[in-house]
Amino acid sequence: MKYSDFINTRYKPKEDDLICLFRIEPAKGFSFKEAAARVASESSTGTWAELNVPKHVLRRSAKAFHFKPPFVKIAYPLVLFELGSIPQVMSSIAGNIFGMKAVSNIRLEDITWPQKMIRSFPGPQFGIKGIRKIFGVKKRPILASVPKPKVGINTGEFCKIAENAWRGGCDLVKDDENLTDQTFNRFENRLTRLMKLRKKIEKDTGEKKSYLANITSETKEMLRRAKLVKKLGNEYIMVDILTAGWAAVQTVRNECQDLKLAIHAHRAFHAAFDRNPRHGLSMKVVAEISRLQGVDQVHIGGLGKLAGSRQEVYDIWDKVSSQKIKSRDLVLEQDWGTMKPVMGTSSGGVHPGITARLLELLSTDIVIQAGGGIHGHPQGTYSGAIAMRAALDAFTDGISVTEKAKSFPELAVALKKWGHATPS
Ligand code: CAP
Ligand code: MG
Repeated sequence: MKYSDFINTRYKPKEDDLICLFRIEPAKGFSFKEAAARVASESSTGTWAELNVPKHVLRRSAKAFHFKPPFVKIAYPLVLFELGSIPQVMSSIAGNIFGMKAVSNIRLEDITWPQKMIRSFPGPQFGIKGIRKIFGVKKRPILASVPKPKVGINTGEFCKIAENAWRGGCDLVKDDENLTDQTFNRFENRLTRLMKLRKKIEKDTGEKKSYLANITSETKEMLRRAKLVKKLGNEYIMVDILTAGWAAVQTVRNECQDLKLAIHAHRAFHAAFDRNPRHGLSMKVVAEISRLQGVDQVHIGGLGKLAGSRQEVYDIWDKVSSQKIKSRDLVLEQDWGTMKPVMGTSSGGVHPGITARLLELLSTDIVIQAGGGIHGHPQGTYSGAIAMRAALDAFTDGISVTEKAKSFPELAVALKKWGHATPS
């Protein structure tokens, strides 16, 4: 078996093939095709040396079949993969290849997942409809807020901020990605106090409230925390899916099926490998994996303080929330079959002045999550939440935030402080 066995421009992918779109920059001394052949080899059956192999190994090998430099499509026979295991799939198609000397840069841009593989994963338990049912909210976006400062405040201080966010109109209060179980804010203490608090606030406001409890930790501890979340009556858990790891997320998802808990997926760490357009793994692929594994909400970018273009945020949102996606630019086609959609969560520098731009681009079927955009309001968290909720209501009412601000002074103050971008 030699590298040329991994190239076949006449190959027509089978229905069950997994297809990858790679962006490849060949290293000096390699042609594009030579580099692509090495990628197809190393990510399926081959290695650097020529080997004598039985015929069925060649049949089971990947084929680079569509060349449009710097992009190449590689088809992988389904038999190469352990169904139901993200770690094994990623060790194959997103493993050694990133370090190959035959490429100076390589990025896995997108994947078409075959139906048989999709069916080997649970997918979201609740999905967008189920999330909306938790809150009884039919149209408007779900509004979440993460108390700030991120960490460092005591449990009592955290709960006070959470109370003001809930009372001001947030549906969800969220632990920050680095808030789990620290000495100054213990997980169990925070959960217990928030559960008592929200009962009172639900009665006072007449609105359903819930809490994204960050259980991120060693896997067995995550399962223990998930059970506690259920026992104390909450509807969600939150996991930092990338720092926890894909295998751990699969274990937590199985537990959440029994516990009937919704999963909020934070993506901290993604920019370590998805920010460079020439090298790494796209957030589209991470988002697709999170849908397969079965989270109900996943961060998709917010056009605010963190990197992520409009096109990228749209493509990620499309991949997690549509059932059928046609191929375009850097997006491969996908039919998700009956797998439920995930509610995209937009956050990162989000404030009332930019919500319309986000909702225009995506839809109201998203979670808008704000920390500084609520707690940084000149009149404090309660007014900040009122301002954010009014901005979302403005969109569903079909009026501008400036118009809405005439009847919501808190919104006027936020717009004065942070300005606003009309949908471009
Ligand atoms: C937002 C946030 C989120 C990031 C995640 C933060 O706070 O809580 O973790 O938005 O980024 O820690 O920065 P602010 P993404 O609202 O104060 O910016 O949603 O892009 O994954
Ligand atoms: Mg955060």
